[in-house]
Amino acid sequence: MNFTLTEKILRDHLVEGRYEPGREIGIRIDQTLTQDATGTMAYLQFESMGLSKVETEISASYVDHNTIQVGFENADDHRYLQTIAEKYGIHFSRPGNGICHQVHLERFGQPGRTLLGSDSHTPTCGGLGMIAIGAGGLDVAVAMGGGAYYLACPNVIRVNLEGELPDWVTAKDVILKVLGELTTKGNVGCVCEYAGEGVRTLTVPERATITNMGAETGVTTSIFPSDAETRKFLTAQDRGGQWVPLEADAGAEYHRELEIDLSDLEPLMAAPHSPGNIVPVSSLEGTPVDQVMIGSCTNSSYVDLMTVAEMLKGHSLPPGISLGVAPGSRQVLSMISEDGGLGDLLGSGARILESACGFCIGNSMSPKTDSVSVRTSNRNFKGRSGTASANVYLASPVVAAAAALKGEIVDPRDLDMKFPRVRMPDRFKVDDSMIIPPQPAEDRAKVRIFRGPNIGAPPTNEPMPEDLRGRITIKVDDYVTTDHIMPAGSRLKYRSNVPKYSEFVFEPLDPTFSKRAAENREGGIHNLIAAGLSYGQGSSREHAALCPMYLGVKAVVAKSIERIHAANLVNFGIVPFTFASESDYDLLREGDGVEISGIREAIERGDEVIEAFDRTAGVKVKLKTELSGRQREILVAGGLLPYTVRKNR
Ligand code: MIC
Ligand code: SF4
Repeated sequence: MNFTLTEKILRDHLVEGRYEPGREIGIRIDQTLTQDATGTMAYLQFESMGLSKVETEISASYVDHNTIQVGFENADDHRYLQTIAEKYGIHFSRPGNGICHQVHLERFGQPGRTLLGSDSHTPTCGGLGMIAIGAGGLDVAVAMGGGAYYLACPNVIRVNLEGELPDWVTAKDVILKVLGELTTKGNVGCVCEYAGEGVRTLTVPERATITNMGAETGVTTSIFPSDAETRKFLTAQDRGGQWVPLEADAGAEYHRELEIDLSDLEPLMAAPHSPGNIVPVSSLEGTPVDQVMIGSCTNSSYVDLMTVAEMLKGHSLPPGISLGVAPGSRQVLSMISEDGGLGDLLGSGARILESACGFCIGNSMSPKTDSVSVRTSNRNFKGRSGTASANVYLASPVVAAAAALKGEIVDPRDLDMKFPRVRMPDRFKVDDSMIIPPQPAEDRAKVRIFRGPNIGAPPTNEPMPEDLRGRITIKVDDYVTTDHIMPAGSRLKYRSNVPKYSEFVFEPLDPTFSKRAAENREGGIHNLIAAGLSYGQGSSREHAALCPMYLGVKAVVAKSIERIHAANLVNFGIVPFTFASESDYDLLREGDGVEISGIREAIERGDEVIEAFDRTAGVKVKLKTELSGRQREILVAGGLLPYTVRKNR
């Protein structure tokens, strides 16, 4: 048999099911990662499983999202996470050490292994030849306990790279090109596997930029082969011994193939307000820019920042420009500092920010009203920057630096400047002193978990009701993201306090939702959400399912639902339905009373089509479910936590 690289690694880790695209399979997870915004809930759930330690090869807990610490909440969460790591045998990356994906790539990722992370950009480590998947925190908690991770056996898309990138065109432009081709929808259940001669010309951090932002296409993950470049990177990180060569077999068959000649690419941008809105930079030349933000897990490597520093060296920023730079990790920050890049950035007037998510998640550096902000991050959903009226453009570090220099969008090829070719170092500065390794087993028993007032127990759910009798509490349009459902930014600090955080469900779309839903719940009326296409795209945040569950939401009825979000809904006992006929979306109105008689039995039986009755409109609507047997059991139990606890008994 000729296997794709994806198939090789997945088959190696298969613990349940048959390898057949589309079918549910269970795989063994070698490594897990969590970050603080999803981590507290994941570990609270892990704790409630009653296990004494993690069962993975490596589990790492990062603090990178909530590092602003306005009020006690974030610091409480950090200490909780640190004591949990000490107790259960987890690596703890302290605040300031860097963004989870960047640090995991540097210090832990290994070719051929599986990684499950409670963050949608976990595929970053696919740049090292891993199968690295983003999931909800509860799935990660189960994997930490040694449980399998279940996913749809993927269809593999081969992205064939030929040629070599021209000056001023970078890895970011490759993934923006891929996004232009694949768009942000319709790729659920696929994996992008990179191959071809062009792969050799890309370093691991460049590959990681590509696999990172692959998340925006909606694929399960993206992966590069493990080759001489991979070995070079691991050796430079003092981990050469972890290298293994890996690639697809010649003649392996793919679901779909995409050809990209790197030599033909040009600088690209994602225009507001979607990462799939791809246009050539040249078409936007002259657009005045107010803010430039360089960093995030997509583009904050040593080479990214040294290149920007070279471009800015000796220049001063125009008065209307605010430039922020957030190095991806402490390793990057200390190396650009030793190699002079930091001084060049400071000299130009750049504001140096902590090695953390910061601006990317909108918890700082929000731009001014009606502004244009050029950012090297991966998402530009409306309002994500913290300023509802801002227009955010996503671009490579060199395009961002060019905008900072000129005060307007400019194709960097039009600058009167030689392309600064910065090479990846042969040796990175390895200093793991901000990563606390797992404690010896005998010390763990003594650890007392810190729980400040911001840490609340995760709410539980009752088993699925026999009949659903409820109301369409909100009806939303196409492409509602998890940022709409569960805003982050200034609300992020309530992640560990579900009753409080639940007050903000759908806040950007309808600030009355939470109150109305809670009233229904109190009155014994089930809440339903009606939605259009690609409902729940964006992040892995399970709070977008957990908080609606807390408010008494029992079902989502949508034209389509994104992969991680659909899985999170099931994990929290909310049925993800799609319309059998998309046009039925128009029949349902907000406020309508809806019944699904015998819903529990229908789910138990495995009915693929279930009928709902809209009492108010007097119409019947056929709804589809695509659920595995395991998912049906989870739904009936009221969610993955009650299901797992029951199974472990
Ligand atoms: C994001 O980029 O939206 C986040 C914040 O990293 C999320 C995780 C979260 O909401 O905590 C993600 O991408 O999964
Ligand atoms: Fe952090 Fe932004 Fe990356 Fe999410 S996308 S992990 S917020 S840097």
